[in-house]
Amino acid sequence: MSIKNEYLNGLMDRVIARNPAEPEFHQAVREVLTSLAPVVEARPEFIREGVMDCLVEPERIIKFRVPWEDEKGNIHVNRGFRVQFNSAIGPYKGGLRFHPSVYEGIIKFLGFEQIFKNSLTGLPIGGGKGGSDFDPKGKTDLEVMRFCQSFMTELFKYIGPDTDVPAGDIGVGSREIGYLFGQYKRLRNEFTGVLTGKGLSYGGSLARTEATGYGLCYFTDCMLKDAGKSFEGATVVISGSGNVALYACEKAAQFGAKVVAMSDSGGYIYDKNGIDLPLMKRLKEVERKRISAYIDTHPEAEYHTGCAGVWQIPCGIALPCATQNELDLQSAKALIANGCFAVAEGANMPCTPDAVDALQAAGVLFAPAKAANAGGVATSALEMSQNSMRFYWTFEEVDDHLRKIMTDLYHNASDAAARYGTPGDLVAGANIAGFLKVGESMLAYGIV
Ligand code: NDP
Ligand code: 2IT
Repeated sequence: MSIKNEYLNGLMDRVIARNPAEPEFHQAVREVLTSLAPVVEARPEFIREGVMDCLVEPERIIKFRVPWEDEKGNIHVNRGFRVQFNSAIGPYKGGLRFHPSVYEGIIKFLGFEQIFKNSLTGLPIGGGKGGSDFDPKGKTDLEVMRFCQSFMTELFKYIGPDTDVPAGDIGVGSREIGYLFGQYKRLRNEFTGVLTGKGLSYGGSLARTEATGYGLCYFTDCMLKDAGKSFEGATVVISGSGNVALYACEKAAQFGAKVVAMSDSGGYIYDKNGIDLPLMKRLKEVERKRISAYIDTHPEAEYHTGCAGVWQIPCGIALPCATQNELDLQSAKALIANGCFAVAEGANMPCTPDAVDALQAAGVLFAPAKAANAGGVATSALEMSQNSMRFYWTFEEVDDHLRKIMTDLYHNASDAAARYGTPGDLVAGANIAGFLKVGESMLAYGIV
């Protein structure tokens, strides 16, 4: 589909030519440029002053070797990445992903999305992302520690509390952040808020663990209320069973919904009585088990292999919280046919473009990732504030900030959509509102 602006269309072609074989990056850029067509029509200076060309080119990409030794004495060499995409409105900020599927194109797509997401939070954070093709699954704690130490031994040269502040993402949770922070502290001999998602005993923020999932539900709650609907009494299907999924499940249940399904990369659980969250947390956060183990305790629940089948389960609200492009057109059609009225993205870019089009065309309320999952990074920014102040807020204080940030974010995206001629289209609204603050700042700086 062509972008409704000749210059942006050409720019998209150049992005594809200059970044070959990076389909996820192309997908993320195409969506944003499509939304920005009416903005550059109204404000041609964004093209004239080079803002659009700079926007799609990372300020810096760091790519490095990560050698480490496993417990049997074998040497492994992984690849590490940090894409410092845009620092117009603050230090680079964004997670680290450890997953075998990681390559430069995945980190570029995530870093690009992060620019607009971080801007939408209203807080002063730029966009970045990093990671490695290392797979923490099946590794011992010692092996994960060795990998993290090797990774940070290179990365520490490029980050800092006012330069670039990484955090977690897929495969990077509190264990990994602990090892990474410990190594940074040792190498630099300084104790600063250089990472977020830290443990509570060494500078972490209360409510950061919960923030992405809770924020997703706060955002969805605003979207539902605006349409005269609510979580109360709704059936919810969630994909994934990691950090985002678990706390989305918790908050959705607190809002009166019944979550009947969750998944991992092996398959999904359908529990018509409602997911037993304490059990799911224990299996995933403590024991690091496969989701199939759920039926050992709940034999009345069903386990099915393969993850796409989760979208065949009838539900009112679907929350994809696992990974990119996990919900395709066929899944979207199944959701629509089963009466789903809202889809909110907890993962980054979990719905394929044709799935998004189908959902919106069918009148399903749709909350795009860069708006709906911004609560995690927003709370990371609150962790940075607390670290700078050398002070702590209570859980309630952080959660109150989070709720207000997500409410403001919803209204911002919704207002921008209406202002630029696409009322109700939160994809366009989020892209436009996220861009404007970054774009204005880039204009102010001149050609840099
Ligand atoms: P976790 O590593 O905690 O959990 C990831 C979950 O998704 C696991 O259940 C995992 O299953 C599943 N999953 C991962 N990759 C795949 C795949 N290729 N196919 C099927 N299932 C998969 O990560 P998070 O919960 O932190 O992240 C989930 C999503 O949310 C990601 O898209 C991330 O970028 C996004 N996000 C995370 C934020 C955060 O604060 N953590 C903030 C904003 C967005 P398995 O264990 O079997 O691999
Ligand atoms: O995708 C994301 O926003 C994250 N993984 C969280 C980033 C962060 O810096 O907290």
